Amino acid sequence: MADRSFLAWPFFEDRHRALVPALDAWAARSLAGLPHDDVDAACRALVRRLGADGWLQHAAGGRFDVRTLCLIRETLARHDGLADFAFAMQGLGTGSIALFGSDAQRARYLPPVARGEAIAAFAMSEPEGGSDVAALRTTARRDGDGYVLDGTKTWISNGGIADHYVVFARTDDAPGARGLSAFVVDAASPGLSIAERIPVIAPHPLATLRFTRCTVPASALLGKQGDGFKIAMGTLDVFRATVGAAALGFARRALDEALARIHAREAFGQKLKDFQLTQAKIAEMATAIDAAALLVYRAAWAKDSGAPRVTREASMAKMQATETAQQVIDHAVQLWGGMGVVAGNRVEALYREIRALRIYEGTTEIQKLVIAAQVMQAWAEAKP
Ligand code: COS
Repeated sequence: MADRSFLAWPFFEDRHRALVPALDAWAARSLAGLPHDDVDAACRALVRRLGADGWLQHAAGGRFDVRTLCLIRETLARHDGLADFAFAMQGLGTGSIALFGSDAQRARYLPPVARGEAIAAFAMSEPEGGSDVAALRTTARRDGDGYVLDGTKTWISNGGIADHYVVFARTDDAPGARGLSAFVVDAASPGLSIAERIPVIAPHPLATLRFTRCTVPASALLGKQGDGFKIAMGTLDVFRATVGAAALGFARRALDEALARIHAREAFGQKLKDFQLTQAKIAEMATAIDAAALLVYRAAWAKDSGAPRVTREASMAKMQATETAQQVIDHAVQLWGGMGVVAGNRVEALYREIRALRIYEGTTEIQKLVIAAQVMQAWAEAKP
C-alpha cells in the first residue's frame, strides 16, 4: 500500500487525514474494472460516479480547500489517471466561475457540475500559443445585448463532451494582458463547433474548438470586461498545485509497483531488492517523492491559510512534482525491465500518463519564468 506517513505532516487537519483512507476504499470499490476503451463514455461514467458519491462537491462546490483538492487528485491518480482527470476538469472548468462569477452564474453552473450531471471545461490555449496568455487572438466583440466570439481554442480538455466552456477572449479594452475577458459559453451556443478531436498518448477527451460568430448574452461575461488575465492567473494559482498532486499520485503508484517487482523478481541468484543498485534507486525515488510532496502541500496549505497570492509556491510545486514524477516513473520502468514497456503494464501506462503534466497548465519553462519573476520582485521590494 502507498506510503501515508505524510498525512502526519502539520499541513493537514483531521478531516484531511480521514479523507484519504475513505477515498482509497471508494476508489478500490468503484474504479476497478471500469472500461476505458471509449474515453468519452469512461469520462462521463467517472463524472457521474464521482458526483453521485459526493466527491465533486470538493471540486465544484463553490469553495476550495486546496489541500483537499490535492489529496483527492493524488489518491485518484494513484488508482486511475482518467478518474483524476475527470475530477480535476470539473474543478478547473468551474474554478473561474466559483472565484470570480456572480451569484447567478455560480447558482446556474456549479451545482450540476458538482452533482456530476454536467461536464465543465476551461478554454484558454490557442494554436498560436498557450504559454503567452496575453497574446491570445480569439476575439469577443460587443454586439447589442451580448458578445460575438470568433477564433480557435485548442488542447481543450473535455472538448467535445463538456456542457460549458470558460473561454478567454480579447475584448481589446487595452493591449496585451489587460485586453482579455472571460466568458462562460454553453456548448450548445450557435457558432461554437468542435473542429477536431485530438488523440494523445494517454487518451482523454481533448479537442480543438472553433468559434464562428458565436453569440453569447452579456450575462456570460465573468467579472468585468478586461479582467480575463487576472481571472485566468487566479484560477491557475489554485489548480497548479493540484497538478503537482496528481503527479505525486502517479509517482507513488510507480514506487509501489517498483517495490512489488523488486521483491518478486530474481536475477543472478538473488532478489532484485538485494542489489545495492536497486536500493539506490528506491532511495532516490522515495526522497524525490517526499521533496515534491512537501512543496505541493506547502502551496496548498499557504492558499488555505489565506495567502492572497501563492503564485510562487504553486509554480514551484507544479514544476518540482511533475519533473520528479517523470524521473520516478522512469526508474520504475527500468526496474520492471522489458515488462515495463509492455502495453497494458501499469508502469507503461504511468510512463505515458505523466508526460503531459509537464506541459499543461503552464510548462516547466513557464513555471521557471514565474518563479524567477516572483523571487526577483521580492528581492527588489526587500532592498533597503
Ligand atoms: N494572480 C493575479 N494577478 C496576476 C498573476 C497571478 N497569478 N500573474 C500575473 N498577474 C497580473 C500581474 O500582476 C500584472 O498586473 P498589472 O498589469 O496590474 O501589473 C498582469 O497580471 C500581467 O502580468 P505579467 O506582466 O506577469 O504577464 P505576462 O504577459 O508577462 O505573462 C505568464 C505572464 C507567462 C506568467 C503567463 O502568461 C502564464 O502564466 N502563462 C502560462 C499560461 C498557462 O498556464 N497556459 C496553459 C493553459 S491552461 S492548460
